[in-house]
Amino acid sequence: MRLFVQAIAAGAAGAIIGSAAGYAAGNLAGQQPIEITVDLGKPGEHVFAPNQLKFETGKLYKLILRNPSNDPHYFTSHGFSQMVYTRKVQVVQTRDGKPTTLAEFKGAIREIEVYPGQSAEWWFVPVATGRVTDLLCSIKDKDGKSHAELGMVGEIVIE
Ligand SMILES: [Cu+2]
Repeated sequence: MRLFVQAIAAGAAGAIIGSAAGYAAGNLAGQQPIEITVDLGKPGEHVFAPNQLKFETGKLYKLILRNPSNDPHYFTSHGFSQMVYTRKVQVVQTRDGKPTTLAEFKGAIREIEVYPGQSAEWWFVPVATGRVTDLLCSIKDKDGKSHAELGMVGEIVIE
């Protein structure tokens, strides 16, 4: 009887270990990334395009922040930065027709500034769900108004 109980206990423990391994998704930051591009500004217009972004927890994203305008712009969202695990931010430049990585930044990222004609890639995995409306660019225009006041704001949803 005693041996029988031990066998069941061992079997149950084995089943728990087995199912835990079945649920572990492994290194989430090592997946193939889902690419999403956001334009920071358009020539003569201070906007995010698109200005509504949607992500899912557990997936790796490569968010390409591209600035096709003539002004520098920020991608700032404190709320968003609290809901993601950043794998890296990298700066890539095309040299002799080939994309060349100039720099990689690791660790928590709060905001990114992209200069006219340049781009940056934010690689992250969302780890919490929520909706934030604090995406903005705080750079001030010549008239003293911030780009956010001129409409450079946006919304981010993580499901
Ligand atoms: Cu701006």
